[in-house]
Amino acid sequence: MDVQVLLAELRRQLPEFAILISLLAECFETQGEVEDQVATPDKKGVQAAYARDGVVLLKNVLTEDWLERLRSAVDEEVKKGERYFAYKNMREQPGTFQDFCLTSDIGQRVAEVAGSSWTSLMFDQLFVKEPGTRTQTGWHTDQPYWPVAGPIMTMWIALDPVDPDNGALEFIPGSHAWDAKYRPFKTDQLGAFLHYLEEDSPEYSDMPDFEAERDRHRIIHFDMEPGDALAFDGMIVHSAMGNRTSTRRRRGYAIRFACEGATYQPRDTVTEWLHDPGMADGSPFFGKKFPLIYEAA
Ligand SMILES: O=C(O)CCC(=O)C(=O)O
Repeated sequence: MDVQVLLAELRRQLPEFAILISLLAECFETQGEVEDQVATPDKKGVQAAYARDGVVLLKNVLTEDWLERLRSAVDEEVKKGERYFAYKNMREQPGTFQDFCLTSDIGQRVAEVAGSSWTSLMFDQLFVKEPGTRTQTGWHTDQPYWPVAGPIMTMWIALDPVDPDNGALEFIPGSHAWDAKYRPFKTDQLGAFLHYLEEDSPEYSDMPDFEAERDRHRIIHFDMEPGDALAFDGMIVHSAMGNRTSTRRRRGYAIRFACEGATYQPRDTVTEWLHDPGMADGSPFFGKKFPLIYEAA
């Protein structure tokens, strides 16, 4: 087994030894910087970086044709006049988003990065931060909002150049393997905190104020070119900066996938639109509503 995959597994299984495991990781020089991930050309290296950090940058996942088609589809969609969080599940309607999810190689890419024998499609979502959208998207984890347990991956595809000026995403690498489940919360249309959900559930703890304690964490962001994608784990702590430019849009297309080992876990508090009464509690996370889009031969 690759040493980095092994270390990630140790972190997951033995959270009480996190500091010791980090020291061990340093011995193996696994605390590579972002550039290491980008430069890592082989599939095993990408898989190991993803297992270790919970996020990895993939260069050029889109062909020019898909890039142009997705940009046009996004521009049509945003004509509806909603902003930011409101655009989701476009893949349910015939058209470019559906074609991309079902016929491109994106599902196979997910399987390769996760080391999974199958991937199913949970939903897709647009995150368009227009110039002047100053609101930062607060620190959060995604998975507590969704009726699923186990490995979940988002592919966040940049349709414009992305950097800290126009809304780069930020991550705390390794946080996907912390032994913590952070309480989901409601936000306004721009992603700013309003109030907690599941307030009485002992399963969750409140989200620490990561913004206030930035100097206590290793926080990374990725500059992206159009057509690059970030693959990130459903449990990683992340946020997104505001767009403080006056001219540069930041269009991101995020697709959420379930991987081998993911199971359906409905809860009535959040995202009821992702519930499927036809699926049994605890069953593998694929079915009519969540189609398998890749299966290893
Ligand atoms: O793109 C953004 O602004 C936020 C994306 C995000 O938080 C997510 O995809 O979970």
